[in-house]
Amino acid sequence: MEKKSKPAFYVTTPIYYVNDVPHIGHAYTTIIADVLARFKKLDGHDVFFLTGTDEHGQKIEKAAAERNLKPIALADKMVEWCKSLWRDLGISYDYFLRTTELRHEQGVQKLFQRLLDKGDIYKGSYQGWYCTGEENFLADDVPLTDDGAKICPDCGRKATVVTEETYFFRLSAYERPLLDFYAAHPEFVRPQGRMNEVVSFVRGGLKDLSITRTTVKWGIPVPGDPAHTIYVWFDALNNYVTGIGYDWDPALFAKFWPATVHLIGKDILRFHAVFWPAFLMAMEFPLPECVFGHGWWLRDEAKMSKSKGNVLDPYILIRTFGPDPLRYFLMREIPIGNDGNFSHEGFVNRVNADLANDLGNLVHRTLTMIRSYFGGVLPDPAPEHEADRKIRSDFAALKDAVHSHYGAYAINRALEDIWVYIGAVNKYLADNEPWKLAKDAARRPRLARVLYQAAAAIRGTSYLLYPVMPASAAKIWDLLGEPEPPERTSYAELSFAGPKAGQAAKEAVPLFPRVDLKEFLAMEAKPADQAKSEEHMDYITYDEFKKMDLRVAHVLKAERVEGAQKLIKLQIDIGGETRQIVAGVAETYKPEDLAGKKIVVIVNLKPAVIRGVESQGMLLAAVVDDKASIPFFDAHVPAGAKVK
Ligand code: ME8
Repeated sequence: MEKKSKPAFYVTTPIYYVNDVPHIGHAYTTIIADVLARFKKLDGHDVFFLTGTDEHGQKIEKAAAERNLKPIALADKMVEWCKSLWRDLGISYDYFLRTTELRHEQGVQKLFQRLLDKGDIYKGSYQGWYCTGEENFLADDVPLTDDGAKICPDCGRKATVVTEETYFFRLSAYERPLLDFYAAHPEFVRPQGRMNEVVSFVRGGLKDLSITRTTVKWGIPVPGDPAHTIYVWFDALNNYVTGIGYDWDPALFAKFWPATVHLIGKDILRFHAVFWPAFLMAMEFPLPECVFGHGWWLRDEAKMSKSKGNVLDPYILIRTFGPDPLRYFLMREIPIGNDGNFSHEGFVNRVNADLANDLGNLVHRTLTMIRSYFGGVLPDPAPEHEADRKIRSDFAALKDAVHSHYGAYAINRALEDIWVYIGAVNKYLADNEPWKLAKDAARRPRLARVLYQAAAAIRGTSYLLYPVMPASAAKIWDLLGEPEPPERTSYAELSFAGPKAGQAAKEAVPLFPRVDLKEFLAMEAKPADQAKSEEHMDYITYDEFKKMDLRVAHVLKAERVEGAQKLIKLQIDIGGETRQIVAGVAETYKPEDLAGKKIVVIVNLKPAVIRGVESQGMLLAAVVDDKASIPFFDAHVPAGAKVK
């Protein structure tokens, strides 16, 4: 029989600017993409999930300059940050594209050249209101003041009219083709209301688009005319084709292009629903199936954004709850077209009610009863009663409903339906009172059926939750004694009667922490953990760093400081000079652990007297849970060597 190839599903997120670290809003889009990718994989698709970073342009140049960094150094830092956040959130992307990578840059230049050759890009001159402070042309819709000038909305300075040579994209030529395309593909922009916005914008008339800059150096040079760099949006949008093999893997590109869905926030709808399809038409590529413009997470009714400084750091929640509660909350709280207001109160309340109570307790109770009444082994169930049958048939209906909800990007509705079912299973246990059945030996077969039914319902439910809460679903399957993780079962194969009688379930463990709202809010008000507080990081310049004289020191002698539990006094050789320092490391080290060791000491720190003992420097150590951990050099590193 001929092997049928799987249908392709290609989902993308915006590539995020590297001017700052990602916040809950960026996590939101990325989690939606991850949920869809995971669901489609279960559902028998070949999936490609692309995300990445948008690293060129003036915004990045400026953010880097403010931190005394080269743009690429800032980008490198933010990419690390992004990748570690995506890892901590369980994001299963297939490729992380950086717009500074060579094959992207070459792909963009090639596409630019192609449009230039076709005449869709032409050189002309642009006249506009220019802000010298921001080095930027003002948007056309910035209004004229009473004296006929324009004020830069970013810095408040008066702009001047400037004429600049630039390359234009012939956007005006695509007005009619775009309108025809929208009419033929009413599902291209979703949700529906957003399509109306797009159509009326295009109907209002499209002007050619300036797509190069001479004022921005940090960008991809125009092929053959390097005084011009390519406008960041032409550069960035093309990531969707360069990330999938355009110009470097034709087979991959052929398999996954056109994209199934570009997930974006509604802030960048025009770029994706007007400019991008126009570029694609000009490049003669087929157009994506759908651009989904989701709503915004607001805080105190204002859009969470880096520039407003009202962003929420996902790590505050991940540290306490792990990734799944945040994934669940963001997916459950709002339909993805709508805006939502994020509050830690709302988050904690929902997680306590839905996850700790409804789901967590159901799993815990069921496993505990299987352990107490059947020694942890899933019992052979007696024939079903009417109520048992309903739990099974309701599951079959739920499985179908959830399938269509996930397929229609209605993730919140999938979760709502799943929770109705969890409620029904909890009620089924309450009605059948297995704890009473357990007291009567004659009713043991009935007890077996009730607990089997609960275990089967939990297994099925956690499978349906897998796209949203992959780590928890895997944990639940493992606790039930399933030999394979959930993602090895396809959606079509999933059946209620999956668990095998005789399967050894594990001892219940708490799945979701129940967190006291007041305690959490008090904790959240404290400054974030140093390791994950990039948002608040105070940068120092290299010159400031250079002022620190860090040296390898050889510990000649170490002894406790009388009457001070934590302190050890060290005599150290810093390369021909002996110093005395005092260090708060006695809780982790005995003096004899330190004698003879090579450590790092800052030697030009102003001397201080600690508990009556002079300290002429300070050793460096990591501090974990208030305990010091000192890095030691190998014995051959000479005392006095500089550390830099
Ligand atoms: O626009 N609520 O990058 P960006 C929901 N580099 N989603 C939010 C959000 C919020 N409060 N804030 C941000 C860019 N987002 C360009 C994209 S693509 C070719 C280039 C999400 O770092 C949402 O997806 O400003 C939004 O569209 C995106 O982050 C903007 O990220």
